[in-house]
Amino acid sequence: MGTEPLPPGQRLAKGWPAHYGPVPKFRPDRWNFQVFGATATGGKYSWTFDEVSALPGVTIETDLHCASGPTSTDHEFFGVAAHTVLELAPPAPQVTHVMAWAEYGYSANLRLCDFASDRTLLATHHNGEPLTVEHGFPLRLVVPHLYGYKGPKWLRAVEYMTADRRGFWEERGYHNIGDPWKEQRHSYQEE
Ligand SMILES: Nc1nc2c(c(=O)[nH]1)N[C@H]1C(S)=C(S)[C@@H](COP(=O)(O)O)O[C@H]1N2
Ligand SMILES: [Mo]
Repeated sequence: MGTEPLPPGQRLAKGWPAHYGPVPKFRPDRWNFQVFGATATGGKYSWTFDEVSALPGVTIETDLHCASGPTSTDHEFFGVAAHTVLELAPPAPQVTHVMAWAEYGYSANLRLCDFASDRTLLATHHNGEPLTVEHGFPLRLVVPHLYGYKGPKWLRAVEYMTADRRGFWEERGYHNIGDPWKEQRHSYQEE
């Protein structure tokens, strides 16, 4: 929060900058959120936006740390806890990682422990309002303890994986884990 220290090498952002770029058009009749890959049953799960909205919700407060330097502070997100997804769509015991998939093929890989973390959230709301489209409407993954690239906006699916695989930025020089408190920005820092 405002009184929290910033992770090493971060600077305070003015407001909440949104990355410039095309934003997807939300078509409720075609939109779904899916869980696929190594599920316990072998089956695939799918929710409409109304179904996602009807799931039990939680609120978290967090700062957001972009790996390029800016930290924007004091965000309140509301949505579905990732552990609720893990309960509704249980992973097979061999699952070690997940891939979070967004519109346009953006992806981010996470260790299962990071996805399962208490504060990891599939957010629908920010500061009491539905997310704006620039910031990920209708659904956005928020992983408070990792850099921003680990939280896809316009989230569409979670894939359960039995081995690690790099996501969009992780394939382009960003750190595979991305812990801001350890300043894990670049892939060359990996052991
Ligand atoms: N789909 C998608 N999600 C994304 C990105 C992106 O380019 N596309 N950028 C990531 C990065 S690098 C950051 S820092 C945050 C920025 O989110 P914000 O604009 O809401 O602060 O979104 C993350 N999620
Ligand atoms: Mo970022």
